[in-house]
Amino acid sequence: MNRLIVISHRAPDPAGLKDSGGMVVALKNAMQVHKGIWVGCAPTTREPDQPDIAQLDFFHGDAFDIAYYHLSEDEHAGFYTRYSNSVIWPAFHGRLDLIDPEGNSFATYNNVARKIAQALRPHIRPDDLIWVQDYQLIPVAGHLRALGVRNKMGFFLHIPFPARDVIMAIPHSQIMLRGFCDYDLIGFQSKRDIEKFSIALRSLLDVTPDSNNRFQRGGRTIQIGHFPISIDVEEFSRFAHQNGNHCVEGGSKGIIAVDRLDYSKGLLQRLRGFRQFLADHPEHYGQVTLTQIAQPTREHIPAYRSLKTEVEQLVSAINGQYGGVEWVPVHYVNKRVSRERVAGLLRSGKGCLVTPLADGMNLVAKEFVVAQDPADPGVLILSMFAGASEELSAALLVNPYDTGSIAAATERAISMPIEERRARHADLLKAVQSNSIGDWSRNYLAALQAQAITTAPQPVEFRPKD
Ligand code: GDG
Repeated sequence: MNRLIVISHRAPDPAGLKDSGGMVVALKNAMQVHKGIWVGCAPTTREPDQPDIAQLDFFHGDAFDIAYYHLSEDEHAGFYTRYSNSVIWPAFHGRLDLIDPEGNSFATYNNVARKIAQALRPHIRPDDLIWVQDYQLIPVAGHLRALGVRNKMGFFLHIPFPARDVIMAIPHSQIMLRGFCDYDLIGFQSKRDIEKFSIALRSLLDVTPDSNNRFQRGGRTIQIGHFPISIDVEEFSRFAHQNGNHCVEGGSKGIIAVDRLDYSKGLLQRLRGFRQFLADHPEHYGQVTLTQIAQPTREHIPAYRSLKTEVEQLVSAINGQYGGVEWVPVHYVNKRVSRERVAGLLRSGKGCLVTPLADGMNLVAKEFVVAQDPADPGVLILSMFAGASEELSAALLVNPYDTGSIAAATERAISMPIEERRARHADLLKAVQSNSIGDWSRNYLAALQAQAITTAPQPVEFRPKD
């Protein structure tokens, strides 16, 4: 079996103490099977006497090694805070109004990728598979190719791919799009993302993928595929069973929502939808509560700070207008809660609002399904713009921008007859079980293995003059 080199911005904690997010859990599984090196960013920025990115810091483990790159504060600001999270993230989630293209953040973004490639180069063996993760690291393959690396290289985009005009509006987007083409396999979460990527290729690079989603560029054949990410179904189900005593507020009619406090997750629109539901259904006063877990995230970015203020004001306004001494309609928790507690809360929710405005996949939707009791399951209300909606079509699908749609689905969820709840849940559970976390990495890596080895001269187009 080929060794695997994974490169992701977030990497696991070598001591195993830190609670890992969805992507890290998903990749750990593949690393344990393939062995190799997992390259990621050190948890703290570099002090002047610490190694530059040009030198990786290795931690040798039983199954695989972890290699950290160290960013300086300036690199972290330009590469991560600015270009990754204040240009690509908002744009790829359709929020051009939030992009901050100021300064030389693209140059820093690209330089960091080049330095990672240079640091990694001596550790690559000829038959290693290289798998780069997500939007922070798109240019890495281009820089590795420039250093003569011919290995099979794959890329997986965890976030949605945007519409063509949005791509055109991003500073340096042509270069970025060419950067995708230095990989042998480009993986997306959903079929919808493949369509949007193909349109962008046709319009901006004059390349048309064939009916098998393959195209030629720089003397290589590049494959596009969709590989919906998932969760560890057995582990999450066990967690949920063991922690079912962590009930949601509101007893038998509790609605749960769990997100990072990110504008892409649609919290404001969801709260407006819930307020509409309360306005339309006074018969539920005193009974139905929405518990919203909103894990703090990227708090140093202004758009996230404004969102926090707006969410707090809206929660307060709803509770002020509809709440009373005995009942508070929105139970808002702006803290990270433990994974066990999340599992327990999802188990006891009789409805779950997962209403992102745009989302690559959305793992909470899958976690809710797995956490439920099949004999008396709750109802998943899911945004049509979450990648998860392609697999989870038995959910109540809503338009997250439409408060009326969210209000009506909430009412439908809490009054749904048990037969319909069971039937929908059975379909949803089948969909999640048929694609567990191991399937995601296995399917992806099998497709990468199947790609032909790169023998042609390397493309030279992803060489921005920085
Ligand atoms: C990206 C894409 C794609 C949330 N709050 C807490 C907490 N969580 C956990 C959830 C879930 C995970 O975090 C969030 O999952 P998402 O799928 O919403 O992920 P993003 O962070 O937006 O990540 C997304 C994903 O990558 C994987 O490819 O699905 O589309 O945007 O597992 O349960 N966990 C704990 N405390 C919290 O307060 N412990």
